[in-house]
Amino acid sequence: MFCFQCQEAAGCKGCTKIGVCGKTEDVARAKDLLVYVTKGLAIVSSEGRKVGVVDSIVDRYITENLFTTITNANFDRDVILGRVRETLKLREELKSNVVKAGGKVGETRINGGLLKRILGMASQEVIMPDAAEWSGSTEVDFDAKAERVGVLATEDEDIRSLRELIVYGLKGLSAYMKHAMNLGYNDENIHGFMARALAATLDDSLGADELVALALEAGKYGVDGMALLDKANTGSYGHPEITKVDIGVRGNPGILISGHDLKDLDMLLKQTEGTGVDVYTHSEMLAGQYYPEFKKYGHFAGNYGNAWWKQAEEFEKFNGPILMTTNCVVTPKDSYRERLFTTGASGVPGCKHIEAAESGEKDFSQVIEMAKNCNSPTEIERGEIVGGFAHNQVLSLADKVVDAVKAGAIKRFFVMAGCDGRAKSRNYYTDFAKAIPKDTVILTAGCAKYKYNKLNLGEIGGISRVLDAGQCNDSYSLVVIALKLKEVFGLDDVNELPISYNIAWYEQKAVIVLLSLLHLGVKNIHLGPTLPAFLSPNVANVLVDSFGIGGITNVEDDIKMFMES
Ligand code: SF4
Ligand code: SF3
Repeated sequence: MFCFQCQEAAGCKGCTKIGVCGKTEDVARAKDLLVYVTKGLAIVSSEGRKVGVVDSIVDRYITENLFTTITNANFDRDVILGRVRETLKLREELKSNVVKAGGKVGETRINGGLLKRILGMASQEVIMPDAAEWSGSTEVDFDAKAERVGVLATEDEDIRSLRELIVYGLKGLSAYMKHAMNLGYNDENIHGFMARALAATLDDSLGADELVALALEAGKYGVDGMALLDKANTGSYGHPEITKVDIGVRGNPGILISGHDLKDLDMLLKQTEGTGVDVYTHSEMLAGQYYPEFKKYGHFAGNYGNAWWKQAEEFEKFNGPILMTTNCVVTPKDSYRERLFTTGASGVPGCKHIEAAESGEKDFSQVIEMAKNCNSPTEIERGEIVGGFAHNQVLSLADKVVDAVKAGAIKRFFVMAGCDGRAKSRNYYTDFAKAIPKDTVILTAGCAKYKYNKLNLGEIGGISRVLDAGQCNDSYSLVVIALKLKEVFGLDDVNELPISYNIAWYEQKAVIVLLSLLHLGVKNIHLGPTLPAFLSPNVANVLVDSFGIGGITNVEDDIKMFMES
């Protein structure tokens, strides 16, 4: 195996024996193959669009396949290989529809010598890239093929780096699209781009310049995808509002819901109403607490625990069932394996998976029944945290914020969005949050916030010093806020604002957030705790030269550097 898609890539180079995340070699092979055949399906889908064939089932499948391969989402080889089989089937069905519509599904090569051509005996053969042609049916076929089509199949390290940058951005985008689609929101242009970009990662005629341009174009669609999800979430559940969230426990049995899918939270809250079972949020689901539509439920308890990487210890203490709606899942301990349920793109072998019905509805009754027979959660913390500072809420405070900036009470904003993780080096972010001047404000989104959201960093003139917009996709809110401030201050360039970007990344959703920021022209973003292993030295140089991307050093020097910029 070779995988370097996340920040934990072994030795900052790549995992080769087993993933630091727990991904085993056979799961890695299955995922490599799934990405490959998904590219094949994308090639056919892209060709189909040229002759007006758009298949929403194919689009959904491409989206779900990519989501399934994101870090810490799915560890179930059988499920992944099942998706490989279904993808091959869908590809062949789509091909025949494309041919019927007059599409060529690839290049045409005229076979036969001159004489045969003159005699009209030449035959036409449609040549497709291997990913759109290859097929197999047994696990032996699948494993043998997987060995040859992984990341290292691209020999040139710069082309490999750019292709993977694009694929990881698309994986992040696929997650956001899936959540929006679950709420009935969709955008055909985004699917069209995803198919085209995926196909391009197997096109040997594309050089580095074209791939850089494509990565930035992915950023454009990243903004569109996050905007769509924002519309889906706020259109369905209202605009997030300032909310105090209890981090303690109640006396009833509870269900802990984690991950990013708000539709799952919605269904779970409805189905648990009146059952005597409380619902707690975990990690990225904390953002659910900020939506008016969910706040109305009396049995919606607080947030339990911290970011994803502490789950083994905290799930053990929760005592009741846990529902993982997306990443990040950690290989469960035996002590709570029975209580761990997955749904959507997430999966763990041996844990129950709740499938959606054709209508999208899910039946959580077995989770609820289990909860009724469990003890209430063990208290691990007490107190409350404050969040809900998405764009609508912050813009309603815009006058206050602008006045504070004009009066010099707020000197600078630090965007500290992104991910948390288990590396000790990430304590940098806690130390950074503690050490920045008291007249600065942190804008955050994603699970990165758990490094500093319980520090009680205080307020400036009634404005909290940590403004949590919500999940990683709510980084979109931070962009809306920045663009509004630019307008209010009459600036031409968003980089003239007193905003610094010190982003912690871990998995591929952070990659699409980064590409989106680059597309919007944001410069001088600092990424940590380490730069992505998938950036080759040359590609990293392009990002440094064109966008001022940098890493982190130490808290003191970095604060000095940011405050002087
Ligand atoms: Fe390693 Fe990250 Fe890939 Fe897991 S997802 S195998 S930790 S690089
Ligand atoms: Fe966290 Fe996985 Fe990235 Fe959505 S839950 S931010 S790491």
